[in-house]
Amino acid sequence: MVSSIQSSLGTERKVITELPGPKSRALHERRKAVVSAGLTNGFPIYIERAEGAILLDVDGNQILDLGSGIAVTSIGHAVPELIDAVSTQVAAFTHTCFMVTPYESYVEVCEELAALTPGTHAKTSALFNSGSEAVENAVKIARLATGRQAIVVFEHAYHGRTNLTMALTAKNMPYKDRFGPFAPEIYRVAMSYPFLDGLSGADAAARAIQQIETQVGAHNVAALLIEPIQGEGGFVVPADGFLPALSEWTTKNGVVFIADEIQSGFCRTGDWFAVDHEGVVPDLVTTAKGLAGGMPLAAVTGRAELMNAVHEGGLGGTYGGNPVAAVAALATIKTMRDRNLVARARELGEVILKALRTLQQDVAIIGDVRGRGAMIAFELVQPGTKNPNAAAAKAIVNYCNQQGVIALPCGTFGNVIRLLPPLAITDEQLADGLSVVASAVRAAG
Ligand code: PLZ
Repeated sequence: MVSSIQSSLGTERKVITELPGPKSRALHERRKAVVSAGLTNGFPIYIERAEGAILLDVDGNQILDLGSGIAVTSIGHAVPELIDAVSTQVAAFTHTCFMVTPYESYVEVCEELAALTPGTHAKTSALFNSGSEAVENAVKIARLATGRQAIVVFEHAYHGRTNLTMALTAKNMPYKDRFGPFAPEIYRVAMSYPFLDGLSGADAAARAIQQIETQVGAHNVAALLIEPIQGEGGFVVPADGFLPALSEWTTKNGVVFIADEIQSGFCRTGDWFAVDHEGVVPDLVTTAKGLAGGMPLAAVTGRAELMNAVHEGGLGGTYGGNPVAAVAALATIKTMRDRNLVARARELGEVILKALRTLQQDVAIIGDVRGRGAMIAFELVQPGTKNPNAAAAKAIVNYCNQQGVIALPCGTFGNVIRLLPPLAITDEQLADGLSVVASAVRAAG
């Protein structure tokens, strides 16, 4: 198998050229001629191979990955179980279209999703290719099942880039600007953002519920869609009690509670799902990213009576639940269980929070440190205020990149740095990465 014929990269970060190196720079010139300029250009080092938490670029640099390709490669790169499952499946068959002739792995993924998502009620799933597609389908299902149209979303939310999910997403630049017109019947209410609003979960929920009831009317609302910990919007962790209060309100009002766990799900926060932390049981859950270790797969999972309200043929797509992606998900879930990555995410969270909180005491530009498990961020402010400091965030990301560490920015104001290491990262690699982050923050402060 591929995993055994290549020599191991080892676990060390190693920068041997300037970054990006000459071969990456040459590739980047080629890219400019043929790849749309509309794609985000993060850190243009071109990757040749990866293992664990290390990316090997075309110039021979070994980069420490604290981003996991935006929370995707949670089990780490080049996990032998995943390589074997995918290779075997590619040789067996790569596609039939589940809607034409089905196969077992699709059913097995849905069995796993029914078992892992919160709640013991009967659940069914439908599989898709991307997170955006899963969110769109969750909205379709909720509208059909309730016969209502309004969808409630939150400030700072991110749900995707397709037409409907752009409308669900809060931030204009770069996601929505001049891409309208947007889908109708989307209503945005206030999020619980403890660092900025200082409200308890109960008070923040009361504020949001009042907005819904006065501006939309509960009986018009098909679904309330929320990221239990916001991702792109800045790793906003709502105050305790916010999610349970909203969940209770949806149940009382016949509104479908959709948890978008695309970024926060699958072990990332030290539970299988971020809602597990407060025992919230959503009606529908969207998953993607960490679910399949890098193969494109997404899902909507939820109450059988909602999911099965849809007429035959109402859900689908050519590639959704592709067999290669499906076996990748099964290998990913097995790896998460075998290696107890839920517990590992908690451990990583403790180490990261401690390091960042210590650093926060020394510098004036870290306003807040927050997150759960291996989904931790710090918010950069102008010293002595809560005003965003996007320039510092940019400088920190650049500094980390120059040292061969990937750290990703986020936040409505571009002033949050998020750490999303593969859960396979070693203690030594994490310590190394955190020391680079600390130097970057000190240099920026
Ligand atoms: N819902 C909560 O985090 C994807 C987007 C990166 P897709 N987040 C990364 C970018 O700039 O495009 C995301 C998410 C949440 C939905 C999505 C959408 O998932 O697989 O990117 O479509």
